[in-house]
Amino acid sequence: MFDTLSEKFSNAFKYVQGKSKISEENIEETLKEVRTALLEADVNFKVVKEFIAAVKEKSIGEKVIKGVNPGEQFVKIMHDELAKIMGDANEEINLERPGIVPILIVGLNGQGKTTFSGKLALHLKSKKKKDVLLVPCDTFRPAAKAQLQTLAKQIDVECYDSDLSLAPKEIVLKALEYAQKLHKNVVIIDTAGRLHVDEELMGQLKDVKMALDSFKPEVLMVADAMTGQEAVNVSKTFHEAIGVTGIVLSKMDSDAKGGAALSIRHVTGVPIRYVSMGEKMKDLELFHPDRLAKRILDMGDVLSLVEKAQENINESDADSMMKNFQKGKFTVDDFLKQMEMMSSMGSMTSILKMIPGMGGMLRQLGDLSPAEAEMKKMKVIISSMTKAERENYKVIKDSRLKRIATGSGSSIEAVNDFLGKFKQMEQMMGGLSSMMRGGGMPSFPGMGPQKGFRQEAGGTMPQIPGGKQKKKGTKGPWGKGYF
Ligand SMILES: Nc1nc2c(ncn2[C@@H]2O[C@H](COP(=O)(O)OP(=O)(O)OP(=O)(O)O)[C@@H](O)[C@H]2O)c(=O)[nH]1
Ligand SMILES: [Mg+2]
Repeated sequence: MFDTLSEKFSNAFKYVQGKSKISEENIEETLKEVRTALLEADVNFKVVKEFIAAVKEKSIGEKVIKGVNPGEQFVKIMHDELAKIMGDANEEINLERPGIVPILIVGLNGQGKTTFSGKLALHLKSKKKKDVLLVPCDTFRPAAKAQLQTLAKQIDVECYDSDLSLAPKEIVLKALEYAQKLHKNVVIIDTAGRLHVDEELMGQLKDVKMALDSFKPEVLMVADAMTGQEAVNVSKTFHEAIGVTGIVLSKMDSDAKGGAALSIRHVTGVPIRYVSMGEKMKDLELFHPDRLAKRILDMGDVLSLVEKAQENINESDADSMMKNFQKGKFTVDDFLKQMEMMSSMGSMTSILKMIPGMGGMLRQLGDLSPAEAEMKKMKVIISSMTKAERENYKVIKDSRLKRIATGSGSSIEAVNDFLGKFKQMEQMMGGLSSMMRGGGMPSFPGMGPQKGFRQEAGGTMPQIPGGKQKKKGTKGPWGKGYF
């Protein structure tokens, strides 16, 4: 997310790093580069202007705090201002009021309205314990009803059987009546999109909103983050025409540049409430401006990482792994579980980026997909091993080797290669475990004397072998192919 912007910011900060104090002269170059980076990321020019002025004012007036270098201080100012233009704290819609809350989902064609309707229903059902009714109200593209019904089935939420021959405002009134009878808490209404803002669509949406007026509907507008300033302009038009209570940025998993996220709140005054991050129903996050600012500035996002881990990690698996670890034991099954936990949390890059300081490191490492492909291969090999073999890989010799190779469609060398790497991991985990029990520093296989590394971009990086190296570097300490 916003990789180019992060990289340019990190380059811009080099002018203030190592200075004894922030002055007008030494931030001039930095601010120039920050401005260019923001404009290139398609951030609204007025927002850029105000942002730069605010950062400049805060930086120059800033006293150097003892123990904090001006570079760090500058990044902190950038963080606070970035968070501020995006809205500071997360504001989720208020569902704790009495009666049914209708949520109208609006936006242009193909922005992700129907997908988001399903995601929101799942979120409100599982996290907020609400009884939700999904209502298809797209009379423009009738296939949209079937699309919503399919999603509803997937997440086990009721979908209203709308009569699409009626006008949208009549559909919603009937649906609300039905929902009241069943004592539903929330009604999510998926509306039709259009290629461009047009009068007919706006008229229809106004009618629907008016019909729902006594229920005080929430109106969430879905905007594709990839479309940058276009998303900002369309949101403004929708807001002026029908009154929007929240914005949802969709497709944030794609290589959106950041323009929409950084400008919409400031330009429209409407808060961004959710970000849609993929095609799966659980790919929805609350929009936290402060956390996003941290991610953009490579400060990591430990809170989101912990939440992700809590959502995805199976406690009993984690428990049994910990028990083994405390005993200094590490089995192939433990390794498999670790890999599965990691992939259930997202791509390797997306997880590592949430760790403070990793952003710069990842830029040096480049593409991690070879390491992910390697992980997939390992999983296939492990799936061809018996339970006894996973408990104790040392029994794997001749005929077992052949069987695993055939079963996994790989060569005997590939299986041997995996076992060799696993042996190294086992030693390393054993070392870590004894260190945790007070046994001193572990000796990592093949690692040689320990070297420190600086966390910021440009420091000496620990290698993640298997990842394609962008810059010339030494081979990783853990041998080729080890992730
Ligand atoms: N990568 C990614 N794809 C998404 C996301 N949200 C939606 N999509 C995809 O975008 C396409 C359009 O999504 P829909 O939910 O049908 O969009 P819509 O706004 O309802 O479209 P109309 O009903 O035709 O106006 C589908 O292929 C979705 O799978 C997202 O957050 N990330
Ligand atoms: Mg749709």
